[in-house]
Amino acid sequence: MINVLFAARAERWNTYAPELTRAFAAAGLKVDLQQEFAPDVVDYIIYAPNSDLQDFTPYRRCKAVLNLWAGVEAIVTNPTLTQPLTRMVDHGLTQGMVEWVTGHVLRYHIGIDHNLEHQKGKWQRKLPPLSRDRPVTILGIGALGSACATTLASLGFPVTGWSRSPKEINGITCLSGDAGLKQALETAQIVVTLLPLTSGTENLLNAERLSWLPHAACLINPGRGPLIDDDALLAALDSGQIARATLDVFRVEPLPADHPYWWHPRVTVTPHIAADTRPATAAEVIADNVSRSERGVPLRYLVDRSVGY
Ligand code: NDP
Ligand code: OXD
Repeated sequence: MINVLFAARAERWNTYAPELTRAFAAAGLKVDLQQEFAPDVVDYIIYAPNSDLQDFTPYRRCKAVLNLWAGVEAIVTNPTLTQPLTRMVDHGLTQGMVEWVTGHVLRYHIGIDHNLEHQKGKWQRKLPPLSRDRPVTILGIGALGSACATTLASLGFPVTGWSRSPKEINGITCLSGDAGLKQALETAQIVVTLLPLTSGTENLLNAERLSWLPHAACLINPGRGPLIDDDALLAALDSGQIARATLDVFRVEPLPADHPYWWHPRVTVTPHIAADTRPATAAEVIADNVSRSERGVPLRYLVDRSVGY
């Protein structure tokens, strides 16, 4: 019997337990899935960064910690975590992000906000360019960013993607490193940030880098709040350098009620809903990784702690 501790928040248990039970059975695994175990009998921990479990020291037998979230910044630096850590790559989560990003890109591209704001009895026609004349840049072209990039490219947008290591993706201009960032931003009428939060990405979009964008660019951030210097973004919005921003993630969540983002006329705040892990598909990913580990096959989506994601 394999003992699997469900250490995500208790309110997620009823949603996840049936899906995980089904997925473990389908993978041919004999699993005892519980919300509580004596730590020294636990083989795997299913985890979420907002879990109460913060001290991994007593879980000496645990072979892997399987994160239900894509982002691992809240666990990757935990000094008590010595077990292998995996992040979530789930096609339900990816599909949700593709839909959310595509929706907001199209909203800015076809000027929906302009129409909503100018319905004052005046017949004011403002025609958007075709997608082929609207360059979009995606910072971070991993599991989520690359899926968004290829969908946007299939709609005709010239898409540039930026990553840490060089990449090749069919139909996407792929850039990397510091020089690549400048080039990626200089052309971007719409920029989407889908980077993990690490010491290398914090405050990436500061005043200087926001100034590299063409005037009146739009920004969409479903990555993590601290990727952006908030004061620099507010200044860039006020100067018109950034025309509009949609922000899904923040340094403090929930975003405090008095934060200027809530009240800025050209900022849209969404409450960290760009994409969520979907229990049915995520359970299959978890079961597959437990099965791999039991068979001695390398885990999928292993976090590289030296780079923090
Ligand atoms: P991946 O790890 O698959 O991709 C990360 C990408 O960022 C990779 O292309 C990586 O480069 C690049 N990257 C990392 N560090 C740097 C750097 N210093 N410079 C340049 N590029 C860098 O992550 P996912 O696509 O799965 O997820 C991305 C993030 O999206 C998550 O970490 C999370 O913060 C956020 N997220 C938000 C959600 C929401 O609802 N708002 C939901 C889910 C995730 P390389 O390819 O070279 O490794
Ligand atoms: C995630 C998130 O990282 O929901 O999965 O932000």
